[in-house]
Amino acid sequence: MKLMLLAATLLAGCAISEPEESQQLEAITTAKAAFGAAVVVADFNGDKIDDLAVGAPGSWSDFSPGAVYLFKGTTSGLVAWRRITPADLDQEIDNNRFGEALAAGKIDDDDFAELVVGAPGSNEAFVLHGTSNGPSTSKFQKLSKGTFTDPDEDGGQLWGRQLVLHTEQPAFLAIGSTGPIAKVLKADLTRPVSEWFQLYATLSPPASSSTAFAFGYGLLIADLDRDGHRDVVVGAPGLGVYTGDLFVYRGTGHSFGAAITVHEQSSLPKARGDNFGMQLAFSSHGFDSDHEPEVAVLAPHFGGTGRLFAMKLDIANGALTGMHAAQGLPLESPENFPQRSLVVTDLDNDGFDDVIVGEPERTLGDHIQAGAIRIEMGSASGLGSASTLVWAPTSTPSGDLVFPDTFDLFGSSIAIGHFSSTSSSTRQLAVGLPQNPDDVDGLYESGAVMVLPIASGAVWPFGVYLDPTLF
Ligand SMILES: [Ca+2]
Ligand SMILES: [Ca+2]
Ligand SMILES: [Ca+2]
Ligand SMILES: [Ca+2]
Repeated sequence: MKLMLLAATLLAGCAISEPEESQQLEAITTAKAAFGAAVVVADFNGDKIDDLAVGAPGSWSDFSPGAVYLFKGTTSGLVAWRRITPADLDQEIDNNRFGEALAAGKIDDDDFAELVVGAPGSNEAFVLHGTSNGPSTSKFQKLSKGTFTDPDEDGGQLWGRQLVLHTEQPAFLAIGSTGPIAKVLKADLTRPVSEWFQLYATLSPPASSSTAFAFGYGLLIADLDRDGHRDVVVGAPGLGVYTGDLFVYRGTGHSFGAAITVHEQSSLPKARGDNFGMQLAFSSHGFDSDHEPEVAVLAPHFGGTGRLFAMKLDIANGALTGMHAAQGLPLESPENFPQRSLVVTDLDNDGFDDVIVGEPERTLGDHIQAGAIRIEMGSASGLGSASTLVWAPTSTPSGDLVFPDTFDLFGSSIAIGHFSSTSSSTRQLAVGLPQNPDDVDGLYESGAVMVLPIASGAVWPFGVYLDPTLF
């Protein structure tokens, strides 16, 4: 209830502020901001309460430098904190699409998490050093495609579109693009922040593979075989007619082994246009009773509707064993729609991990692409025993929430945090709807994030509404 009262306070505070010229200007610049295209959670200021970073890369059709909006977690919930744009980092303003991808975590051993921001429009990513006031705009590393890609390599476009940070020291950062290679960088903390990440490995599919396009749209760093060395899983879904595939690179401690191709070595059903591997998520103790590590894989167009696979990737002998496919998800994806999200967590604390899938293109009633999130619960027999569709906040005590509506794309991004307490028992789910609203006071497609409480093993369908006007 406290959270709901906070929601009312936040919204009321927003509503009574006077519309001034600066706000009108802000309304223009935030139109089509795509706020909520990405979300990431970390404790950026070291007070033990999670904070939320929201990417607002802008729309594809417009000139979009992009921005990241930071919300600070407090004992009374999330409050608007800071906004960071490429200009704040002294970067040239272009179609940067700063904020299209986000990653965060503690790279060095202080209390302040670092923020990694992808700017695929300019083929860059930025690692912002954490401080007591959050991510620094003066102490950062700029990662450029040209620095990490050989001239004779096809580095692809949209470098930095996909980022994965693994913070076990030394930290690894994996970066994907539309092209046929992915880069793994390793942090060297003896260097200044501006040179922290150095090239560790270049990953590519075997020459025999027919799927190289969009290599790295799915990315995962985890120790799959528990041998103490981190392994990398790369999803290369292709787009359109491609089947897609998954490649596993076993860590050796100083490099990675040859690609293990999942489709080639498995009896998984496959067809043209599945786009298998579009999104990946890792469960260290799995979805079923043997508690083996598992990887959740989305094939968004499998069978025309999409399917979620849960896989045990036993790579000890350079091969795969023990795979199984979970029940298919009735996704609605008639179009080529790569923006989809996937999160693994134990929602009901029963020891079996659960999966939350964003279905931003889902049509609800008359509302095309309003979007929804799908929750699949783990059990002794794995995923598929229970599922729920959460499609819209209903209302709060204060009454006046915006519902996911036509083209809102609710579910484009998902993250979980403890935004109002240091206690691990009070979790919330942040869900992006980057094309909301259709047009309200000039805020055409400015975007929003719903922050929904998790309680009693379920996501409550009402919560706090965040948008760029809070800044
Ligand atoms: Ca914090
Ligand atoms: Ca730090
Ligand atoms: Ca390993
Ligand atoms: Ca569970």
